Amino acid sequence: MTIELYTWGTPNGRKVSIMLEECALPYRVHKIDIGKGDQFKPEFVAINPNSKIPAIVDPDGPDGRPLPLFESGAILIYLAEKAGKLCATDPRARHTTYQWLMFQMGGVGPMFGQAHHFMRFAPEKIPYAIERYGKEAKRLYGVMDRRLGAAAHLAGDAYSIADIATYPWAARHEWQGVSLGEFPNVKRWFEAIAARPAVARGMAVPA
Ligand SMILES: N[C@@H](CCC(=O)N[C@@H](CS)C(=O)NCC(=O)O)C(=O)O
Repeated sequence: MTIELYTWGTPNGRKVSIMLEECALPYRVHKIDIGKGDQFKPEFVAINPNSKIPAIVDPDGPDGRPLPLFESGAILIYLAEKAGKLCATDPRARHTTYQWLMFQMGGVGPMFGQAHHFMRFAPEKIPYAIERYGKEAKRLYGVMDRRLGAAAHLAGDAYSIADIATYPWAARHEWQGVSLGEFPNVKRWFEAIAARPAVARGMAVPA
């Protein structure tokens, strides 16, 4: 059955479209234009009371009833379980995957998002904020670079939901004032993921 995807052209939205493409799960895109305030419309708030994309409704939830879900990390875990793909089943490797997924959800996403805001969108350019979030973004790239120097992917050997969560944020490295040339292991990982056809298709959503 077709999964309903509520999204917009942002890194958090693209995590889910990449995952749906990687798992070859059928889905229908509903554009939620967050610039125009669609996220506050009652029909969307009924799906995500937090008024943010992405969200999904799976008409065929685990108990056979429709399941609405928001928070991109929760959606990635759900889709990995549903498809039986892109998250290890061995407990040690699975928890390591969750660890790097949460590193993205609690660190990379919020901090890179603040860097985008203060470096690119804020009407007033505040040096303190630009320095704070620019420095934190670079620190996080350093953590990723060391990890990716020791393993092919964030969670270990295998490509996983942790990489899918992180890639669309790394795709905007220029917005964070970062050159991937400074982080050679991240660059190698980034180029390998960018070359995946499902990633290219997911990054083009919404059309
Ligand atoms: N933790 C949430 C963050 C979602 C989020 O921040 N979405 C942004 C777009 S990337 C949004 O909808 N912003 C609209 C708003 O804040 O009004 C997730 O990972 O799903």
